[in-house]
Amino acid sequence: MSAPLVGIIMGSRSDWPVMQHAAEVLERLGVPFEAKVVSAHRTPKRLYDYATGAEARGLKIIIAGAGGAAHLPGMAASMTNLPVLGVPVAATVLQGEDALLSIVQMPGGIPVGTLAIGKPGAINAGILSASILALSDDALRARLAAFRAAQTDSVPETVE
Ligand code: RP5
Repeated sequence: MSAPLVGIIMGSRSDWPVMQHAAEVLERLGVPFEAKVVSAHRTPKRLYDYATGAEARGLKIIIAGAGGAAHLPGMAASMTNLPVLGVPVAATVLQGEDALLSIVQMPGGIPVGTLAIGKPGAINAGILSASILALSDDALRARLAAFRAAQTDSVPETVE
C-alpha cells in the first residue's frame, strides 16, 4: 500500500455516505488516500494533530467535509500550508446551505477551495485533487485524461 497523498477528513461518521464519493473517485484514479473522522468541535486536539502533522506525513491535499456550522475545513486550513478542499454536507434542516456559507466565506488569507453541497461536491473534490496531483505525475495525468474521456463517451447524443 502506497502512503496516502490525500487525506479525507469529516466531522462525523454520518458524513461518510457523502464523503465516500470522494474516496471512490480517488480509488478509481489510483490515488492513495486515507479517510478519518476529525471533528473541529468534538475532537479539537485530533484536528490540531492531524492538520499540523499532515505535511510531514506526506499528504499533499486535504479534503474536509462537514455539515452545519462547518468550521472543520477552515480550521484545518489555518494549521497547514497544504491545499484544503471543503465539501459542505447537508446535515441539518438547512440542507447544507449553512455548511456551504460556513466553508465558502473564509476571510482573506486562509483559503479553502469550496465545492458544491453533497455528493457532487465530494466527487469533484476527488477529481480536483487528482488534477492537482497530476501536475507532477504523468501517469496520473494519463489516468485522469482517460477518466474524463470515458465520461464524455458515456453521454448519449440522442434523447431515447
Ligand atoms: C458536523 O455535524 C458533522 O460534520 C456532521 O455533518 C454534523 C452532524 O454530526 P452528527 O451529529 O451526525 O455526528 O459536525
